Amino acid sequence: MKAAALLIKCLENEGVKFVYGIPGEETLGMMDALLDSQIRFITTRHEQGAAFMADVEGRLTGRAGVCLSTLGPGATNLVTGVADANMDHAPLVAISGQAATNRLHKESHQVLDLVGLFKPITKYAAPILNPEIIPEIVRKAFKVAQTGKPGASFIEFPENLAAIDFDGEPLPVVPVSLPYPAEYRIQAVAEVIRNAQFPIILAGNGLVRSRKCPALIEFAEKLNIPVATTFMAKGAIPNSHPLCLGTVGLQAHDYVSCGFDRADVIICIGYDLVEYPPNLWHRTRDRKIIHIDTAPAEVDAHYVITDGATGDFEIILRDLARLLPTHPQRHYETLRSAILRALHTDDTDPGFPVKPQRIVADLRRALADDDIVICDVGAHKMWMARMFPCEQPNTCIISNGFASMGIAVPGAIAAKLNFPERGVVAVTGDAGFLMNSQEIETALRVNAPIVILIWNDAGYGLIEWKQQIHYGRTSHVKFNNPDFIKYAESFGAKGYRISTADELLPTLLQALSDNTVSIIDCPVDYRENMKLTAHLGEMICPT
Ligand SMILES: Cc1ncc(C[n+]2csc(CCOP(=O)(O)OP(=O)(O)O)c2C)c(N)n1
Repeated sequence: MKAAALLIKCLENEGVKFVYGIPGEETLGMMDALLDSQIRFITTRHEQGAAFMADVEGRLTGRAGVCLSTLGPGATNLVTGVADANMDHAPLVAISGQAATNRLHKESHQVLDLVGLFKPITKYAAPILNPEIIPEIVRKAFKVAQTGKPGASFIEFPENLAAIDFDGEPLPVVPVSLPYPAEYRIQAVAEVIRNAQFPIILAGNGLVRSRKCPALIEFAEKLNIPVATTFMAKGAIPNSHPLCLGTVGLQAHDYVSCGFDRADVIICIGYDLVEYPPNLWHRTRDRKIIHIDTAPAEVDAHYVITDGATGDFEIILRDLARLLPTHPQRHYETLRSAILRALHTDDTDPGFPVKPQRIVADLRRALADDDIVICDVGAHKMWMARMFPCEQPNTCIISNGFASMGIAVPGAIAAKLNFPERGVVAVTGDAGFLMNSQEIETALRVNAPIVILIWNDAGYGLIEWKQQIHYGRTSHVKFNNPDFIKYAESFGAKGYRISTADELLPTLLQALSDNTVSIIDCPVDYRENMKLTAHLGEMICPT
């Protein structure tokens, strides 16, 4: 066996189903070994697309997604997607080829210090220096990527080592368990919650990625405490649940923020600071903060915790619930009603260009609860995060740590490959779409029938919004678009243009049943952005 084949065998041993990437001269050995493996290689059109696919696969499955590139420019193209996964705590393993070890010490064609390049954007980055260590390096890369706060790992594989004959065996995959939380911490946390007048739960992505949302719901129900989720934890509690206060995460003071204003105790469960900076929901720094997570709290002046428990969510929440009585207050019902009213504002508005509120509502109407939306980054993300109701976790993927544009189209392809039976929609701005739209060809070739919904404003909408807020005028945010229908058709995909608001829902339903890649060009009325800013600026908390 070649060392390259051993590496592929080790990937199989980790349960890898897909590897996303672009072949190169320095990965010939791995590419050849893939032919004799069960793993499906998805040839992409840009390494960034491959990294975003691995990133989204990691988010949706909890197993590390894998991307593969050649050395030098192939590896640098992976960087954005790898950083995105790492910062959003999505498990990912990136592998790149490298030049032979006899030219790594000098100036040489396409040679870069890749381990040095990837170190700051991964939890673990290592070179394969000898075929013997392949089982250890692969096991460690997956273990590190998938445990603790998940993130990215990077493996560099020099081509001459990949070509060596070497027989080896993968190491067994042994599940990792979290330590049992200390009893005295549970007692202390319980005491704080017992004395709370107005407790609120802030549920974060940690709950979603550890698949522990049912434990959250049980806990909230038992204690009768309302729950707000971060963008990345949408659906951790169903939107229809009477204790759900929706999604928190705008920089502006939204209805749900009123819940945080009123709360004396904020119970953060599986919340990462990168999801929503604490200064935005805890400006006053005078509330009691409880931190329940798989890892100790990050340090932040606005996140000085009163107490906390570290370990398995299920165990902590179950033990706490056992110690605590049902909370009597029901003061959040008025707030929930106000939130629900706000979320339905303009959701049938007939205006054209289509209002963001109508796009969000029609998309929800078109999709089943378990269909998957991959959201890009821009003003559309703010509307989706604020208003798109989710009944299930991991059904609206939002990158809110690194928040890179360009994730939606490749991410949707990975979602469809992993969950072929579910409808998958990429929601994207026109700018983010064109950052990775070349992957339409990939989607068609690998038979991943996704729908791409473009919010077309011929500009960098979110930046325009921010410029208006801060300076009252805009700077260099407008551009021209290609004809998206002709563009779609040039790939062999279907293209639809929305010319009245009422066309959107039937077009979405049609596109979802097309069984090919469909692209919907939907002009959006972003005058609503500043109207929302004005509305929230004047909003008075319901009492
Ligand atoms: C790769 C990358 N470049 C730049 C940014 C900064 N940025 C955030 S949103 C945005 C505008 C996005 O425009 P578009 O995709 O058209 O979406 P819209 O805001 O119009 O809904 C920009 C430039 C980013 N987040 N990621």
